Amino acid sequence: MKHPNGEVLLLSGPNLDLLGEREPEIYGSETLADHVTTAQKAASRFGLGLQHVQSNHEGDLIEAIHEARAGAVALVVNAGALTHTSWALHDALSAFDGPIIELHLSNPAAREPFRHVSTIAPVASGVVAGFGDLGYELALIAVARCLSLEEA
Ligand code: CA2
Repeated sequence: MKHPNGEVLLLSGPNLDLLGEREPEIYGSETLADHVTTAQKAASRFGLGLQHVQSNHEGDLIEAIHEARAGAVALVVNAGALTHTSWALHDALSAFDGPIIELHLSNPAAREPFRHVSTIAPVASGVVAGFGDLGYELALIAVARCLSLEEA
């Protein structure tokens, strides 16, 4: 079996599809596709597959979380600015039965005050923030650790 330990869903929220085009000093020069590749490579080290959904619409992200309840063993979530506002995402995530890693390229705690609030953190297993592309690898290592998976 190609992914014997199951599928991880990586969720990307609003504006992350613009990565690589603006604000490289905050978010780095990589595109979202580059980050997905990093996450997929890290997932495969642990016998995990990785599906990716990006949307600029809150409802689409919520639907993807609902579907993941049946199809994914863990979630990695960079909800973009919805991180700081969306109690609907919080509620959807609270119905997911598995590890949830909150992920950010930048470190929101070191930025504007409105970024210091996270609606995701209370329902997350943990948070990876401030490490740019490396964070996508670290998040998958955290997933594997939460699932007690060893590197193949
Ligand atoms: O640091 C992160 O990963 C964030 O989740 C990125 C969000 C931001 O609102 C969060 O506070 C932290 C922003 C997504 C990307 O926004 C862009 C805007 C313009 C150009 C490129 C990306």
